[in-house]
Amino acid sequence: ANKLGSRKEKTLAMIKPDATDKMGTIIQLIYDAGLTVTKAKMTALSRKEAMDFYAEHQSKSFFNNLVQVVTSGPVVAMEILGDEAVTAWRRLLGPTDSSVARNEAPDSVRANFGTDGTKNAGHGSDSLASAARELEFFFPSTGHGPSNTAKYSDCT
Ligand code: RTP
Ligand code: MG
Repeated sequence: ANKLGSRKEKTLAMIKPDATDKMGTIIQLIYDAGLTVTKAKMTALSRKEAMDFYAEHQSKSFFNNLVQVVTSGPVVAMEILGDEAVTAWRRLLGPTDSSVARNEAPDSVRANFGTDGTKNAGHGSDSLASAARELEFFFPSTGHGPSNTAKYSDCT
């Protein structure tokens, strides 16, 4: 807990290529939910990078389609900070399948901006352990440039 007594988490949010044209709306949804964007990067993933990022799904039937979707254009990766950020961001995303999302969570990101079960607008880490791995993937602590540790150290 920080000095205010709240327990904040960090998670990795990724806006997939099919929804980058809605990045403004999606980022607004994040802030409206009381979460904060503490890092952001727009970047294109190579096929190898996409396969590494989704390594846990390599044996799934949808893997090739998933890699295709996520390399079809740039993505926006963000570190999201807030109370129960892992769960909160996945709640904003809605169910994995965009059609299911339209039925069960009509206000969600996937309901509004996703197309189907794989082309579904966004990604969210599924646990704190996944978040740590995925944040390091997009924002390596060994990278060059400002380390981004000073500004938020009081909040985390
Ligand atoms: P994500 O990892 O992207 O936040 O989504 P998730 O936890 O809700 O879903 P997961 O099971 O981890 O699957 C990762 C991504 O693979 C694609 N997918 N396609 N049956 C299908 O066609 C299918 N199932 C999953 C989606 O792009 C999903 O977000
Ligand atoms: Mg997942």
